[in-house]
Formats: sequence, C-alpha cells, structure tokens
Amino acid sequence: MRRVFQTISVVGLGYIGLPTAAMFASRKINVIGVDVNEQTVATINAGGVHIVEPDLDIAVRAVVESGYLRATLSPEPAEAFLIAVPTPFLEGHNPDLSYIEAAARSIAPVLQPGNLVVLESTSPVGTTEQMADWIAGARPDLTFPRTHGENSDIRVAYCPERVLPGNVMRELINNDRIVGGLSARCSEVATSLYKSFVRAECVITHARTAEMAKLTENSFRDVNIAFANELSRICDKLSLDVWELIELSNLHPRVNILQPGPGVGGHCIAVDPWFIVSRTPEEARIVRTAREINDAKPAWVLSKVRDSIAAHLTACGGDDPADVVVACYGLTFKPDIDDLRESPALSIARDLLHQHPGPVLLVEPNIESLPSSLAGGHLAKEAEARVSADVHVMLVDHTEFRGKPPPAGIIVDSRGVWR
Ligand code: SAJ
Repeated sequence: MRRVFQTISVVGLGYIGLPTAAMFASRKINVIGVDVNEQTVATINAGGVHIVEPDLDIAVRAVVESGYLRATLSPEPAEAFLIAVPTPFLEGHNPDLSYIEAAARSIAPVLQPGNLVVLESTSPVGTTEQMADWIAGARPDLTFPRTHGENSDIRVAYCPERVLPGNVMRELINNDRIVGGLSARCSEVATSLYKSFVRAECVITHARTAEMAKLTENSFRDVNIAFANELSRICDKLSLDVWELIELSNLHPRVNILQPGPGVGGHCIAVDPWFIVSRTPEEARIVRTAREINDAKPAWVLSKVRDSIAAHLTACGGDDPADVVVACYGLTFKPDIDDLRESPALSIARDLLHQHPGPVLLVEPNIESLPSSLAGGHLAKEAEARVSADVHVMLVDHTEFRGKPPPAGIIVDSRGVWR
C-alpha cells in the first residue's frame, strides 16, 4: 500500500534540494527546508531563490506563499528526510563526505521510529550504508536496516537526482528514478514518497547499485566527451574538420559521438567519475583516462591561442604580443546558462589574462559582472569584440553566438560555432 506523507524535510537547499522541496510542496506536502546558510534560508522564506533555474522562482514563490514550504537553519521532526548536500572531492580526487556526515548527524536528534531517510547526493558506493551508520551511532535507541532488516525503526534509501541544469523542473517530474533501499521495504516506502510528483517510473534496486548507477551515467557521458575531445586533437594534427567527421560518423545507426569542447565543466561530470576511480583505481582505467583527457583540454586550447597570437604577429610583421587583442566568447560551463562553476572556459580566460600582456576582451551575455578570478579583464559586448580583436577564441556555444559568420582575424574555435 502506498504510504502518504504529510510533512517531510529536505536538507540542503541548493541546485537539487530547492527544486525538489518546491516540487513536494506543490503537491501539498508540508516541506521543512534546512540549510546552513542564513542568507539562503532568509531568501527562501521571503519567497525568493538564490539560484538561477527556469521556473524555479515561480514555483518557490507559490509554495512559500501557500505555506507548504518553509526554510530553517536546524532540522525539525518530519516523516521523511531527504539529504541533498554537496559531495566535492579533496586533494588526490578523494570524495569529501563531510557534508553528508554533518547532515546525517544534524537530523539524528529529531528522528523518530517510522521515519524514512533518503540520500540524493551523488556518492561513492557504500555511502548510504555509511550514512545510516553515522545516524545509528548518534541514536543507539533506534534500529536500522543493517542490523534489524525489514523490522528496523528507520527506513533508509538512496535515490540519485538525474536532472539537467536548465531543465530541472521538467526533468524532476519526467525522468525515471532509481530507488535503492537498504531493504525491500525501504525501497517501497521511498517509492511512495517520490510517486507524489514523479510521473515516470521509479525503478527499485539496492542502494549500492543505485549509487553506482548514478556514477555510471555521468562517467558514460565523460568517456564519450573524452572520445570527442581526443578526436579533435587527432583531427587538428591531420588537418581534418572534427565537426564534419563526427557528423559523418554519427550517420551510422549505431554511432552517437558527443561534441568536443574546451574541456568538461560543472559540478557533476567532472567530479563523479573520480568516485569510481577512488574505490577501484586498478579497474577504472578508461574512466580515469577520460577524466585526464578532458582535464587536459583547456591547456591544449590555451596552447592554440598562444600559437594564434604568434601567427598574428608574424602575419602583420609585429613583435610585441602586447599589441595583440584577444577576445574570448563564453565563460560559463555550458551554453545558455549563467553558471561559472568548474568552467573550463573560465579557467582558459583566467590563464590568458595572466599570461597575455595585451588586452583580453571577455564576452559573456549571461552574466552582468566578472567574477573576482577575472579581475583586470574587460567584460565586452560581442559586437565590440568581433570588430576589435585580432584573435577570436570561441569557448561556449551560446545560442546568441550561433548563425553568424566568423569574425575577421585568427580564430580558435573550440566549439565548432564558426565552421
Ligand atoms: N559537454 C561537452 N560535449 C558534449 C556535451 C557536454 O563538452 O557533447 C560538456 C559541457 O559543455 C559541460 C560538461 O560537458 O562543460 C557537462 O555538461 P552536461 O550538459 O553534459 O551535463 P551537466 O553537468 O549539466 O549534467 C549532468 C547530466 N548527466 C548526464 O547527462 C548523464 C545530468 O542528467 C545529471 O543530473 C547531472 O550531470 C548531475 O547532477 O549529475
């Protein structure tokens, strides 16, 4: 029988937690959102949002005004707790589980028999069991699936988020969910919860398989992008057009190569494969190599820019690089968003600013001011850059850059926009 939830809590109100909280609240479930950031809590309680995601602002305002979503700094009793906190990596690409541990310890004092705890954060295999152990250590009066199986007081499951930034509100509803309980009953109860808004399938498995499935999805994409990035370097050596090559190869019914670029950014695909490597370093050879290929791409693009600056000087008979104007088009980690986190385009622009003695124009239509790491750079309009730069570096294929002829001058096109 499907269990009905009246009050749930979402711990971590970031890119995943806040949309998820809003989605549950829109189904008239009372949601207590918990975050350690005072500013975030205040913004949400005022009906606002602190992240940019289409339609999220409208959803949050509606559920805060109707009283179904409320944010707080410390956990309160609820029937289910969803943990959606960051899992970055430390030195040596080892996963940092400290945010999960802190979240688990923070909810432990308010847990009651019958509660469900779901981990959503991308995590190495075994983390859900580890999280349950942290909670069990803090609440010896409660029983958990590891020791009490189907009779445990607390149900525990892993249910990874799989939504694409920029399309989160739609994908939350329409993507299939993997629900990995620490026991069959745990999976069943967690499925009841997600079914309150998920229209697609909730597919049940064990927590460890669910953890690995999430890592596998993002590693699959990383490996495929690494293949495309490797092809772009091979084609450069052989003077072939990689974009044409991929287009032609993809005409084969069983080939679907992704697109090369300046590297892989964001907080997921560039991070998650390391969680596989950290657990199985001997076995995860393609996964590791893909990461290394994608991580090496910004330095390769930068070397192409340096070659182009030298080529421009040779062509115009000059000898001072300070006279060469370079323009970078795009700074975000992928097209048509304003998110600069872990952006290869941003790191290329930053290195260029430090290394190139001449003017560097930075064109990024999705931001209003430059981040501190680009202090000294000039945020320029596309039209200005197109007429005044000598070397044009295409880094992010934003919609507004497409469909225009290449500008005059030397071109380094990491995205195939000016083919
Ligand atoms: N990229 C390329 N070439 C491509 C596709 C992407 O260079 O052909 C680059 C992008 O420019 C960007 C990076 O890869 O720098 C990642 O972008 P993305 O659009 O592939 O993925 P994310 O990080 O926005 O979201 C991914 C998604 N995972 C998969 O598609 C398997 C999303 O569904 C996950 O929920 C998300 O990671 C996550 O949170 O894990």
